Parts: sequence; C-alpha cells; structure tokens
Amino acid sequence: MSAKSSVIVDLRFHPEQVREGLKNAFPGREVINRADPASRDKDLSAAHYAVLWKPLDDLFLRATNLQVLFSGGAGVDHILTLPGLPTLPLVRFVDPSLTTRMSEWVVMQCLLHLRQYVTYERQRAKKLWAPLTQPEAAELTVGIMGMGVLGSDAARKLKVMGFDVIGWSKSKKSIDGVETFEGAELDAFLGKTDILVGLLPLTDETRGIFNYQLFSKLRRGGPLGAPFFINAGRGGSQVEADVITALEKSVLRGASLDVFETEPLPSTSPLWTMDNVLMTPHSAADSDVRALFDHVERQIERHEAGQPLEHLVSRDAGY
Ligand code: NDP
Ligand code: OXD
Repeated sequence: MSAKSSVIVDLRFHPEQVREGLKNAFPGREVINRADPASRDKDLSAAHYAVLWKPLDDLFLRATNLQVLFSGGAGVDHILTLPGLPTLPLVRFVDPSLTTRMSEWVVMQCLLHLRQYVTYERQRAKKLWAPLTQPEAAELTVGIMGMGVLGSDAARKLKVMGFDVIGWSKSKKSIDGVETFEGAELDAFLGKTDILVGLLPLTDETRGIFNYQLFSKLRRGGPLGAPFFINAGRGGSQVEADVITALEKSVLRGASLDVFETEPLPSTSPLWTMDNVLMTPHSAADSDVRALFDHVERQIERHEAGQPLEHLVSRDAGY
C-alpha cells in the first residue's frame, strides 16, 4: 500500500494551540507544521494537502503537488487574494462549535442594545440612578445581511430570544418564522430593520456595502429610536468613516464591531473611544484547531475515497 500523502499546516494561529491540536491529528500522515522553525526547510513537494491561514510567502512556490487547499477559517477572502494561488479546490471551515459561538456573540450584542447597556454604562460613570424604558425583543426587528451557515443559525437563536428576525442574502431563503429578502430587495429589508447584523463574506460585491447611504435607509422611530449596526463578517464590508459619521449624527444609535478595515484596529481610530460602540478584537468565533483538523481529516478521507468535497468555495462568487 502506498504511504498516505503528507499535510502542510501553515497557520498563523497561536503556535502552542496548533502544536497541541496536532497531537494525534492526521494519523499515518507526515504533518509539516510551518509554525515550527525545524520544519521551515522541509521538502514540501510531495504534500497533497495544505491547511492555511495567512501562510508563509513561499508556500505555493515550494508545495508544487498540492491537490486540495483548506482554509483555517470560515472566510476565504484572504486566501483568494494570495499571490500565486493555484487553481485547486478550496474547502472552507464549517464547524458547529464556531457557528454556535458566533450566534452567542450576535445574540449577546442584540440583547446588550435592546437592554440599553451602553446608556446604563454612561449613567453608571455619572453615578446616575435612572431606569430606562424596557421594550421586549419582539418589538424590534433584527435584519441579518448574509443568511448562510452563520446568519441562519443566528436568526433561529434570535427568534428563540423573541426578536422579530428578517434576513437578506443573494438567493432567497426559507426559514420558519423569518421573512427573507433576496439581492434586489435590499431597500425593503433595510426599511424594516432596527438592528442590522452583518454576517457577509468579503467579496467584490460586498466591499464597502455598510456605508452611510445604507445606514440612512434603516428603520427609524422604533422603540429605541435610531437603529444599531452589528458586524462580525469582515471589516472590508464596512466604510469605517461612514460608521463613525453615522454614529456621530445619530443616524446610528450604537454599534458592535468585531471586524475592522485594518486589523489590529489602529490606535488613532476614533472607534476606540466612542461611548456608543462595543468592540471585540476579531474574536466573535475563533476556529478551534482540533475541530479544524478533524474537519480536514474528514474531507481528505472523502477526497481519497472519490467522494465530493464538502464546503467548497466558489472562485466566481468569492465565498
Ligand atoms: P456562508 O458562505 O455560509 O454565507 C454567506 C452568506 O452571504 C450567504 O447567505 C450568501 O448568500 C450571502 N451573500 C454573499 N454575497 C452576497 C451578496 N453580494 N449579496 C447578498 N448576499 C450575499 O458564510 P458563513 O455564514 O459561514 O460566514 C460568513 C462570513 O462570516 C465569513 O465569510 C467570514 O468572513 C465571517 N466570519 C467571521 C468570524 C469572526 O470571528 N468574526 C468567524 C467566522 C466567519 P447566498 O446564501 O445566496 O449564497
Ligand atoms: C473566520 C474568521 O473566517 O475567524 O473563520 O474570521
């Protein structure tokens, strides 16, 4: 029997977590972990598989016999723009734990805005005891842009919390109790939305989609007044200067941002100190490395058994 092909792991994740996650991973295969300095000069030419997230520059020059590429994350924008990217199948990471943690983050942000957390924090700083109005979740409509794996799960969980939920995506979706809109119906969708949630991939079509003009089309006059913007998709989808202007002019009442045009967010960004902004450092839903390697193993088994790969990225669509 011929030896199983080796796997290149080229992940700019926490090195210790990768090393830990690789224990007992890919049984019977050589694993070349490029975060390990001892592996840097290894011959990569026999490997058929590469798991990547911000790989080293020479990967495609040296790994000349790859058959399948695996993204270390759910998003692939940074892979599709890599110089020298070979025309090979690209599989993205889809994982129940990642999906669950993203929904936790989205539900948490929606609840924080519903319960006017930011205003209470401001009042606390002034030692001001002043209860605010308390609308129920059902009185607000959360509009999710991007109704894929993550958006659909968040929609279901927001429903459980009682929110009215609507969704917008390229193609029409059918989800129990969720009104859905497709591409050309964007304005109708925005006009009903009090809390806008971005869970879109970054593509040529979605770059800069969250701009001042779009924020101006959101519903105003809901129980909490001006609308809120929450984004955990990609920072390139938001025009940050417009987010700031919209917040300053009360076109938006508040925002929750996990992703930014430039990451890490530069210290000069006004977002750091705006008191109507909640922020996390691109950590809404990290990839769990052990789950990532299990998923890659499953896909390699499928590939070697002649079965179709799952979660394949469309080069044309860009996600
Ligand atoms: P999916 O591919 O499953 O879903 C993408 C959704 O976006 C689909 O509903 C798709 O529509 C829609 N979409 C794409 N382009 C357009 C467009 N031009 N107009 C309208 N709708 C569009 O991706 P996931 O749900 O798994 O992930 C979404 C993104 O979340 C990732 O690409 C990544 O950038 C980000 N992410 C962020 C993380 C974080 O920690 N902040 C963690 C993980 C992911 P259709 O269904 O019709 O194809
Ligand atoms: C991802 C991410 O795409 O963590 O998985 O951003």
